[in-house]
Amino acid sequence: MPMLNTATKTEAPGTEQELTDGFHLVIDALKLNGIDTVYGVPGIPITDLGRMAQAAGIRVLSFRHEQNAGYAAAIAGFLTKKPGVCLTVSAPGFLNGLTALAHATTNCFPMILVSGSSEREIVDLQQGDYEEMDQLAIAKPLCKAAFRVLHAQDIGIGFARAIRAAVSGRPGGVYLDLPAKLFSQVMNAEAGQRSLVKVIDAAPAQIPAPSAVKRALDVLKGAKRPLIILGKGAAYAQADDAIRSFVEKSGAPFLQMSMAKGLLPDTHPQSAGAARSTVLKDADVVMLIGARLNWLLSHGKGKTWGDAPKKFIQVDIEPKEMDSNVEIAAPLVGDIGSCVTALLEGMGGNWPAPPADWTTKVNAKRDENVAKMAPKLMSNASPMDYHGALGVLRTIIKERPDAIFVNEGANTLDLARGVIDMYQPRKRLDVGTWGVMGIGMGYAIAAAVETGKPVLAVEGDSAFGFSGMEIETICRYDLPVCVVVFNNDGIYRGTDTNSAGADPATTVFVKGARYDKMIEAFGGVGVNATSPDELKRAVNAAMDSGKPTLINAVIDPAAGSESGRIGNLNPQSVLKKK
Ligand code: OXT
Ligand code: ADP
Ligand code: MG
Repeated sequence: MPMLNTATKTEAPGTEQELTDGFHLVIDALKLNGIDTVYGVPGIPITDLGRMAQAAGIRVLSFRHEQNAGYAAAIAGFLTKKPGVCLTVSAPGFLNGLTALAHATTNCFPMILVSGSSEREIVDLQQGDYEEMDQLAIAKPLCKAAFRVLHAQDIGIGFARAIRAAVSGRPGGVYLDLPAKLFSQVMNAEAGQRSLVKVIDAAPAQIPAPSAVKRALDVLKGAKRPLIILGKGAAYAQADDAIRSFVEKSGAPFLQMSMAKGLLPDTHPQSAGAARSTVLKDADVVMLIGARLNWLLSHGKGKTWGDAPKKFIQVDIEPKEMDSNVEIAAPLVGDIGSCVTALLEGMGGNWPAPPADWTTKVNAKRDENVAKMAPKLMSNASPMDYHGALGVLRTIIKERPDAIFVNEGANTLDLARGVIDMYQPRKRLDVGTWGVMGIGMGYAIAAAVETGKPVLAVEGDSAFGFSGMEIETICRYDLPVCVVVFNNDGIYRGTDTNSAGADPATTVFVKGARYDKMIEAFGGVGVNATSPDELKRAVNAAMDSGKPTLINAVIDPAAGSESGRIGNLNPQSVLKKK
């Protein structure tokens, strides 16, 4: 048991006893469970909690907006398999953090949003307390579990429940409500220490049934055109070696979903990343490992998947995921590490390679697409087009494969996903299941803090705007983050005009804006890059120095397309414009 963080208080003469309080118990509960980093924004009633946590050796990262602190906590959970903790004040701070909590839940990242709240007695009678809000009720539908602690002696249990709920089974977001009064409640220190809970085996292995393993292997063995799809659940599982061995032993082409890229190098001979349409359409057996058949996979049906009948094998920890969109012929429920290990064992020493006509066809399509893209990446145009700018960043990531690549935007996201090969697991962090803008700076900060690795964040100019103020946070903590803003003067493009008046069109920003100037205000390095050569030099300098840097990469305002690669989801009016 670690040394407790107690406060001594003298009572009546002769009855002196060691006391603790809610503040200390919260800090002790976090430390006892190995949570050594907290992301948040201070204020009533948690200002002292932040100070005291910092004094007690917890790293407390103070942000400029709770949403960004929340995204940082969410991605910290993804990177570490421990719940990322975000600490906010009541009502408005809580609400600012809530988007990130919902995002963590949607993306299956373990996170705990801890918010101070107002007095229950006043909130429940709606008597207008300071920042009054029934936070627990509001959080409930947006997270995996929500708890409130009213008594200091329950803080240990409250945190234990929150930690276990966040990481066990399908990971997700948990809300923990701590009313202001709780923090100053006092209790005997020894009793307080006894009330704390160290969570044992927070995410127990979930071993798949042998019959389900056999069924999955039987279906895979019967495939003439197998495909393995790895999703971010597979990256989260940290079963990297087993996954790689399994994929290699199967000999099947594989596709990696965006945040799974790098689980196996994108340059791996079995990679079908550059033959996506072909493999989805033509495969006869598709094995999903930690990936859902949601919109990102066109729900497993329709044009993308072609007419050929398919059988699906799905490996997932969440039984309810099975048959969510199409029939799953071989559901394999369990944690990915255990499932893939069992599959490997079941395959034995002699697993047949998939038919050569299939792998040859996939490889030919892949090589054709790669060759088609190659000349575009050499473009030296100024202002830059996306491919010219991404071409140099692709080389930089190849040379620095352990750097973390954060990415958001529309064209900036979709083109970077295709162009920039990843070589190691959990190095590509992006908008995830919701395609949400605003994750950029929170993710970059947490990635640097949690891994100690350099971070390259490539951001559309719109995307960057959602969390841009956190460049002050990056400078304040002197983090090795290089932000590249792909500045095309707007959302998708900078060329729209408003035919009806003097206001600018809804999708455009100030023309020729200089985002690099923003970071200079906080002592960071700002660079304006107008050509791929300038961009390359500036990014390499930033990655070498580790100094907070923001590069304004000037992109041709006409180069992007509406909604990037998902324009098909954008409804269009059938009525003629007046
Ligand atoms: O096989 P085919 O022939 O099909 O080819 C595929 C691959 O095989 C091939 N490929 C390759 N070829 C050669 N070499 C290599 N290495 C290679 N790799 C692949 O390339 C093609 C394409 O491959 P891909 O990408 O794998 O396949 P595809 O078909 O695109 O995959 C489908 C999807 C759905 C899986 C994929 O497209 C995907 O993951 N998409 C995610 C899209 C997404 O999430 N977008 C973000 C949301 S867009 C919109 O909502 C925006 N908003 C609104 C908004 C949001 N989002 N959030 C909030 C809080 N508020 C508002 C806003 C405001 S975007 C946005 C800002 C945009 O402006 P910015 O300034 O930020 O950005 P710019 O656009 O740059 O201006
Ligand atoms: P992607 O967007 O990359 O396709 P999704 O977020 O849709 O990935 O899917 C991730 C899936 O991984 C979820 O269904 C989740 O239940 C599952 N998952 C997460 N962690 C594990 C794990 N450790 N073991 C098994 N499945 C997991
Ligand atoms: Mg843009």
